[in-house]
Amino acid sequence: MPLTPILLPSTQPGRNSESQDSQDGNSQPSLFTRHLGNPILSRDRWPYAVNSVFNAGAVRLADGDTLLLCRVEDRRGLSHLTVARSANGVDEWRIDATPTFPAEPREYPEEIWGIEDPRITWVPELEQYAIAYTSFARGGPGVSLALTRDFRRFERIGVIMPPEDKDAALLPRKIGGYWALIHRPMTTLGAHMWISYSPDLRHWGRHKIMLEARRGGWWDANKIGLCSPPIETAKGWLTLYHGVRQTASGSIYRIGLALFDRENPEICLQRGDSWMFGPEAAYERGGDVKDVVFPCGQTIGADGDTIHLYYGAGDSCVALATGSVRELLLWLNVNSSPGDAAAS
Ligand code: BMA
Repeated sequence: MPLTPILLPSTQPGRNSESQDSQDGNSQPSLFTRHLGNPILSRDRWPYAVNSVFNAGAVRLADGDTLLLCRVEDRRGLSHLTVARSANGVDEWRIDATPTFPAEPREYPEEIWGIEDPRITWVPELEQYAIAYTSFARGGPGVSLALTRDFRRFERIGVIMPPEDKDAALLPRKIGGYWALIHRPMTTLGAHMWISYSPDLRHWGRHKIMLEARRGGWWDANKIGLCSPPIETAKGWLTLYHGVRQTASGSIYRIGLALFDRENPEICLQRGDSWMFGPEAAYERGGDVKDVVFPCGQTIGADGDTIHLYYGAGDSCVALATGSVRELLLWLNVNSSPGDAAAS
């Protein structure tokens, strides 16, 4: 079974003194270090002709391999999901020769324009992985869920959040006896992160906003969404989210950090004031969609602390950056507002 430690961050300072010295939230370098071999996956290395490979879900398998479930956009412009495996999570990827998880619009009409942006959660109680992904059809993007044990056979549960909704991940265990899903519906209230609950993964209710987009000039004003699935630590659910800044020349997708209560994840304990990772490298600033970093998955190293963050760059390729759970928590302690206090 995969490695899914509940992380117990120590109160000791992190190992990277750079970020300790850079606690005003504006200094560089950032809390994440880009891999020198970036981008680690792109269409050039794909076994069949595609337009782009990005926004991959990630998981470390029981055999130690890293598995990426990549969003692959074909040359019609429609997306499907394909598995790439690697022993070190960096190179020598073994990529399925054909789409692993193609859209099935005949049976699932909500997938007529493809499927996108998977977030994978290992669910010990089910002994299966739950994949929350965007299914795209005439009504707009919605959230669909599928289960798998081996990334070869999949059980589709179907649409669990109707359009317009995306950026979803299941928490790995029940909260107060119910499964919990984080997602991002577009409502008249705006594009905020919500949490919903279900007794059976099929029927969902008790919908609540868990994190609001800020307003005005903030980097995460008006539109936010979950990145990779939250990481359970002793201090709470450590959660990366993206903020979308609208500018005269387009959107900038940057990554921020928030911490939610372990037993009541509707409660935001801390929220970073500044973003902590944004487009800087050429492959992030260019591509089909410029100025986008978009993580959908991470794995945690054997030390229980190192985060291997896999992110889509410029909607064109997959890149890797490494960080530390302990350092992210320490950074939040000095760079955050309590809860949602800064939302206005
Ligand atoms: C979001 C999603 C992502 C994409 C990003 C930037 O709305 O659709 O798949 O990476 O926009 O284009």
